[in-house]
Amino acid sequence: HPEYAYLDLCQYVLDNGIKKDDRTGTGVLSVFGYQMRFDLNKGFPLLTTKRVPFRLVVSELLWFIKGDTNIRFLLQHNNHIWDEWPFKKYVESEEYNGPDMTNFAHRSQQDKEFAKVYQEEKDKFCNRILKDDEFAKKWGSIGPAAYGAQWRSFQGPYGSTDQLKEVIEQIKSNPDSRRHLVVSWNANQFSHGEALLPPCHTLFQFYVADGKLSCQLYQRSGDIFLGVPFNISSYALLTHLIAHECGLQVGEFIHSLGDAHIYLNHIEQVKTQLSREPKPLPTLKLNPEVKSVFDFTMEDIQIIGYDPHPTIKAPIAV
Ligand code: DHF
Ligand code: TMP
Repeated sequence: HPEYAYLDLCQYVLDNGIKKDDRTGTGVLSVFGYQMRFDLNKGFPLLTTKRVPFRLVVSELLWFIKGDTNIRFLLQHNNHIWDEWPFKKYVESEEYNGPDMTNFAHRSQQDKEFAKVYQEEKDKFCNRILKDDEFAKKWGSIGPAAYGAQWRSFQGPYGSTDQLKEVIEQIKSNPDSRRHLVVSWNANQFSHGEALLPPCHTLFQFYVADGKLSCQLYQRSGDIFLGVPFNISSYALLTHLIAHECGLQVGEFIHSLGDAHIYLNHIEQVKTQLSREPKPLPTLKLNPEVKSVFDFTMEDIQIIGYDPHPTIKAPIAV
């Protein structure tokens, strides 16, 4: 079953991971360098050993494809996976004068009272992002060096580059090229403090052979329990969308990880997941009327036959 590529990674890190500290103060079990391969013809790689909220994966990917870096679009789609980072920037600023939010991620896990106050403040923040244009513009961004911006308007000394559009054109006109790359890592911007969270999916490359489109991602840092299941299905979906536009079949998604880690407060969840049997993978259905990657909406992307094991909750490290 294709899902063992992921489950084997989990087991490998439990068995071989080195205990390390990390930026978020949570602690991890970590390995350096690991590769998974998913044959996209063997079903769509959305994990079945826990429920992965596919609608959130889709709205996040459409957000990247639009070149958008403001969480307003996500909130309009009831997607809260990126809230914590802009919220953190806001509550650490001069402009914020509500209850003390220092270290909110850790405190809300330990202190029930605080968790309520935090949730209220975050709800207020999200509502303002949705309703107040000025506020959204100032505080809703995850940074000008985030994925959407890098994909669609990479900044350099010669101006701006639409990497996604160019790579799609190249796949069509010169499929054998070995240069089908999209890079999200703009070292110059990070050294000047432009990102809230420097991109985890650093670089991806496409490859065409036998009429099939494959994609390989190099992810510098992977949160195995929360982020990686999203990342797998997101890049699998992107590969399907581009293959669809280019009139190609899908090949493989190859996921190469740099620092692959399980946060210490996810270990029990990972063990629960490993105790479950994978179920048949779902299939993806794209609206055949839509021709361009840039024209897809939520309704054009459907997953069929997804019957996963139940959700497993885990706190996210901020
Ligand atoms: N930080 C960390 N520490 N790990 C991440 O995976 C991560 N991912 C980011 C941004 N920062 C990050 C963007 N992607 C969730 C999944 C992906 C993601 C952010 C968050 C997440 O919390 N998933 C939950 C469900 C969330 C929900 O239903 O709202 C899950 O159980 O999959
Ligand atoms: P870092 O910038 O210190 O590496 O922290 C980023 C954390 O977020 C790390 O645990 C990896 C995780 N992450 C993913 O796994 N996938 C993602 O798509 C994103 C944005 C983050």
